[in-house]
Amino acid sequence: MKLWQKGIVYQIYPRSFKDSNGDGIGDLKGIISKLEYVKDLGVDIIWLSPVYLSPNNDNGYDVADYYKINPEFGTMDDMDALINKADALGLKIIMDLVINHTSTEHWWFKEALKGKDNPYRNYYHWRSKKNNWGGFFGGTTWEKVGDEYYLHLFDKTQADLNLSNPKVIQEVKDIMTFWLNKGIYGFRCDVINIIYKNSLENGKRRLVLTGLEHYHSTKRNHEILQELHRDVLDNYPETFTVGETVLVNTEQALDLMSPDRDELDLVISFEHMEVDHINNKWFKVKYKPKKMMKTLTKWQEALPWNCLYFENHDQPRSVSRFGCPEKYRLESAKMLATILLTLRGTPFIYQGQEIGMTNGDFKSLDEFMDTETHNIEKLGRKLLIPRAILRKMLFRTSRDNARTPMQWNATTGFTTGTAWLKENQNKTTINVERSLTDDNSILNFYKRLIAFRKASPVLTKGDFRVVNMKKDVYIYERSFNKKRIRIIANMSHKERKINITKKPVISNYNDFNGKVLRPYEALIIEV
Ligand code: TEU
Ligand code: CA
Repeated sequence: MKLWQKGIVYQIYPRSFKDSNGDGIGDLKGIISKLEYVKDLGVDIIWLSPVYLSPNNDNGYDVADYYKINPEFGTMDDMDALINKADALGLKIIMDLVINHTSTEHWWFKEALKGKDNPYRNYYHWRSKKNNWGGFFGGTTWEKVGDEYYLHLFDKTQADLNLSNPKVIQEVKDIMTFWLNKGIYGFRCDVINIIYKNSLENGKRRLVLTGLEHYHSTKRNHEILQELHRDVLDNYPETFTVGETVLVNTEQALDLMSPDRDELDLVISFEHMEVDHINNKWFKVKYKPKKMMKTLTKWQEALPWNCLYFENHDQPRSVSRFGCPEKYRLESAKMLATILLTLRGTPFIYQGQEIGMTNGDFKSLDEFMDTETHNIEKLGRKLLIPRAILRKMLFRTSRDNARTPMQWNATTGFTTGTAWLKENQNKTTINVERSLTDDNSILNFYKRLIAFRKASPVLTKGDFRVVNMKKDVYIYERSFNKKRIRIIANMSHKERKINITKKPVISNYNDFNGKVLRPYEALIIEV
């Protein structure tokens, strides 16, 4: 087994993790000061969201220089110190590799603006007319400068790179080499299955993302990944690449991670994050655990190895989404943790998830900082969606729900100044300091689960088999060398009858009741 298969990944969103100098923005020194905490969780790999120079229109996913550190976060010396300390603690770091686009503040783009003959012009996609493509953040994908438009699948300050230009590929190789030589373990590759555009022709009209067929999972996209592997990654004894692959289905995922193709080690799929998406009833969304179970099972059965996650910096908090933060926060967060850490694959934990952080308590749309949220707001107004409905939808879905500062203690744990994004008021009760001393906390439950998983060949290596998915109760088994572990998770607040005689090795209730599964009860049983 590879390290990235045995290990647990912890995602740090630097802006919101820990501020060391009181300016309200998380930074590298802050991360360094909390590395022992991360290590103590039982984590092996840290995924660091972008720390590169950036104007922060998309919090670092708009890179202005791949070789420089965002001064708000610190210096290259701080970055070296972080890598060294992580290494000393036995933690690996993977960095975000954002190569679909750069910030329009990147000097390549500034050069490109100088004229059509400039050698950097062809680093981006230019056209004299717009096409009909729709962007990931809503609206058009073309912005005019002079008499030409450039392509941007995301915000207009994120210009898409032209990966049919071999010079751009060479730049990517140089960037990867630079960071691997600094001692990082690999990359989380941003939107990596849409980087190559076959053509810039009009697309078939779709509700969202018109044009997708021209750039999603193109053949050349696969070849580029193989080339990066052959020319860069293969020069290092052990690396780990996990691709964020939007709108990926199981066949495409299998292609991307097939060992004989050497493209990516692991893919981040989205289907289970869409189970509570908008359906035919306008903005009325009901989460149905059944859909979640079915989707998780489908991916468990289809892929040899999954990227297991319920949260990241783009998704609202899982306990608010799939649990019950008001009445059963502890139980439901622990139930989700149980599933996360017992399925087959590599578990990814997003900062704050381990203490059961909830969605932000935003009161007004002005409190949002996220560019996607604001773009959707504008679009919603254009479509004349009633304001109350739009507000409700954005409060529930905004990416800022996951980006509120990490709740280290009841007061100034994240910053001594004013945080860049509104801190959640429930930090007075939901915080690391309190969780550490409370044996019954979500945090201590995560630690127990992680330790248990790591010591268990059945959970790390074993096969997956679904047993039952009736009435919001997910029952599955993992097995290895004739040993079996059964997981029983009640994914709803309703009590369910059951008949179990064997006591669980881990459970989220302190007493054992073999007759009823209580709200969100989860059991791990060695059978
Ligand atoms: O996300 C890509 C992506 O698919 C998101 O736009 C997603 O659709 C949306 O956030 C769901 O609400 C990656 C990064 O994770 C994200 O933070 C960046 O904004 C985006 O790429 C552009 O780099
Ligand atoms: Ca700071």
